[in-house]
Formats: sequence, C-alpha cells, structure tokens
Amino acid sequence: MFQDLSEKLEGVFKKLRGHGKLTEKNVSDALKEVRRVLLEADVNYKVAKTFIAAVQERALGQKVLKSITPGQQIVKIIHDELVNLMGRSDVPLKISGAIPSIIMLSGLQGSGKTTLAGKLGLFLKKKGHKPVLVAADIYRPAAVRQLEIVGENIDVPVISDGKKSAVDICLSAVDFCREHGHDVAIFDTAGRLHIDEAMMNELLEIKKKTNPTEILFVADGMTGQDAVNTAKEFQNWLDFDGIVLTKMDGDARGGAALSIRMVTNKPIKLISTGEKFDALETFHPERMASRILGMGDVVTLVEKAQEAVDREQAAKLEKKLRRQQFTLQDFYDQLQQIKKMGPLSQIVSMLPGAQGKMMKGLDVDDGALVKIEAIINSMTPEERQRPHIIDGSRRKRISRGSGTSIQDVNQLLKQFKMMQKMMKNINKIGFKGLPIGF
Ligand SMILES: Nc1nc2c(ncn2[C@@H]2O[C@H](COP(=O)(O)OP(=O)(O)O)[C@@H](O)[C@H]2O)c(=O)[nH]1
Ligand SMILES: [Mg+2]
Repeated sequence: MFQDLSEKLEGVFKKLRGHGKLTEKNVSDALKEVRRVLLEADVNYKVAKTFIAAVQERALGQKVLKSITPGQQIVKIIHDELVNLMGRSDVPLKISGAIPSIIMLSGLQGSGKTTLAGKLGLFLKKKGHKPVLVAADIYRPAAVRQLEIVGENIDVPVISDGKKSAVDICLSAVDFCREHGHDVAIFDTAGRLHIDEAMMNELLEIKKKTNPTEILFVADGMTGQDAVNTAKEFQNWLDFDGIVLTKMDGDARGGAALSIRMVTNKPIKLISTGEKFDALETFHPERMASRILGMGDVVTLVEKAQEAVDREQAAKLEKKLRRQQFTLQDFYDQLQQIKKMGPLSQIVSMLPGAQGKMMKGLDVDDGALVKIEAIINSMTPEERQRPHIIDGSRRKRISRGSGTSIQDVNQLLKQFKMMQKMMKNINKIGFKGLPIGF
C-alpha cells in the first residue's frame, strides 16, 4: 500500500535529517519536494497546497528549528497533518436499532460494491448480525448472478427479482427482513462508468423511500483525483455518510486516500484490502499516516524527544557543567526532562561512557526518582544551589518534610556528589558525543 509514495517521502526525510541544523530554506525546499511527491501520487492540488501550508506554518516555528532534532520534528508534524487530512479519529459504521438497519452502497461500476457487499455481510455476520444482500443492480443479469454467488460464498441470503424495479426490490427486501428477523439489509446498487442523471435519480429514490441508516460511497483506492471528483458529485446528489476505499492491497498511489476526506468532508470508514471476503479493515487515520510515512515507533520516539530540552537550555547546562556549577536544582530540572523521556535506566544506559564502573553506586531506578524529587522539593533554593550547607539539622528537616528517612537524604547527597564527580570525568572526555542535557 502506497509503496511508491512512502519511498519518495522517505527520500525527502533522509535529506532533511542529514542537516544537523535546519534553516528556513532547508525546510521550504523539503516541503516543496513533499508537495511534488503528493502531486505525483495524484493528491488533489488544493489539498496538497493546504496541507503544505499547514505543515510549513508549524515547521517554521522557532521551537522546531531550535530543537535538537528538527528533522524528526518536521516528520512528526507531517505525520500529524496527514492524520488531520484523513480525519483525526475513527468513525465506525452505523447500525441503528431499526429493523432492519440499511446499508446502501453507491459508486461507479467496478469500484468494488458487489465485493464489498459480501465483505460487509461476512463482517456483520461475525458480529452476530443476520444480514441480507439486496440485488438492486438490475440492469445487468450478470450483476445479480454475481451477488448471488457472493451470498452463497458467505452463506447470507440474497434478495433479487428480475421483474421488479431497483426501488421495489429494496422495499420488498425491507419487508423480508421484518418477516424473517434479519436486522441488516445491504443494498448493492447499480453503477455506471460515468455519473448520469438516471442513475443518480434511482439512487435518490431508493434513499427517499427506504431511509438508509448508512449510505456508503465506494471508491477505487487505486485511482487518485478521479475518485475524488466522483465522490464530490455523489455527495452533491446523494449526500452519503461515509466512504469505503477499495483495492488498497494493490499499488494504490495515495491520491484518493489523502484527498477524499478533505474534499467531501465525509469520513473514510473502511478499507478493502483484497478480493477475499475477509479483506476488510476499519480505517484508522493515525495508522494510515504512519503506514504512509513508513514509521512505526518513530512517532512515539519523536514525541518523547519533543519534550526534551532545547538547544539553548542544553548549552546553558553545558556551560554550568564546565564551570562545575552544576547544582541540585539543575539536577532536579534535568530529572524532570529525563523523566518525560521514559524509564531512567534505559536512558542512562544509552549515554556514552555511562556504562561500567562510572555508573556503579548510581542507582537510577524510577522508584528512587520519586524519592529524589520529594527530597529536593523539601529543600530551600539556597540548599539546592549550595548542597554543602546541608548539615545534620537541615537533613532532619528535609527528611521530615519529604516523608523520607535521613538515610535517604544522606544517600541522595552522596549520589549527587558522585554525579558531580562523574560530570568532571565527562568534562575530561568532552561533551561532543553526549546527547541532550548531559
Ligand atoms: N485487489 C482487489 N480487488 C478488488 C477489491 N474489491 C473489489 N475488487 C475487484 O474489483 C473488480 C470490481 O469489483 P465489483 O465488486 O464487481 O465492483 P462493482 O462494479 O462496484 O460491483 C472485481 O474484479 C473485484 O474482484 C479489493 O479490495 N482488492
Ligand atoms: Mg456490482
């Protein structure tokens, strides 16, 4: 799915990450490339333009450019905006209390309606519903036969009648459901190769007479803007409730998936990912964005890094460390930053030079962190700046105030001394290889 699009975007990001520091020009150039890639994937021109403008505005923010990982931050912004583009949250299929709930499928010929009818039938059956399929595509005998075969395959009844109009078949299917205790009717309607008035009027009449719970527009995901233009016309005529993208298993270019939501303002609810009847998935914008960007954990990682100290803060700290002015207050601030990034032991173990003997005696489990915080919280600002003034009676006060033992306070002060020592050692090695804040 979207392999071509993913590969091209990855190429742009690689270049972006290659720059240690980013300038506004780097960002603009990269976004121009992203726009070109989107257009090549047949994303609607206006959608691409709006998308790039949104990313650009956020990416050029001072915070991003000054952060330690500007390239990654921008990828994260692009990810977020892709999610926005595709709909932010999942919108489930509606099944009402009505008997029956009606799901009406609409779309051009070949978009995948009949196949989808079978998939939905199976999907609902597995959920404990009793669906029927309704052959409302009456103009081609082969179409009725196709649906009947689908019904046999998934063992769901098919309502058809060669002599009735599409509307009448739908109405009699509703009666059938009520009589036989079927709670969902799936209407497989006729499509044309192009939109025409007769087809639209027929769909409108079915809509008016049966009042469907859910009208789905079925779009071929392999196409791009074509699908979007058709969707818009269907929306104007019929005002559907949701979109299903089919054939997402092939080399879908991405254009339809990325544009259709914004152009129609209707949610993508399901995606169809194969010819087999179980190849149906709920659409998750978030996961789709990650898939397009070919990133799994990167998003969470970047989110963590986002919380971390920015360059300026890191530089300030470095200066302090060099002058050996590192205080308990700094220690505390650093702990806050680090805490945001995850388990302490994991982060500390990633520090160059942090392995082996240097770390001995420096206990960094997260439970200890809570205690450390409490203890430092109970210190006065002066004590935090000049820990050597913390004598016996101060230690007693701090332990009482923080609900810890005097031993705990002693241990922290000892650890802090060790930490200062460690910092001196690191000072000798140099800061170059050290990540943020250390
Ligand atoms: N690969 C793939 N093919 C599909 C998918 N959905 C439908 N098709 C194929 O697309 C063609 C048209 O599907 P059909 O359901 O008859 O479309 P309809 O004219 O809208 O009813 C058929 O050959 C299907 O097998 C899908 O999700 N993936
Ligand atoms: Mg069909």
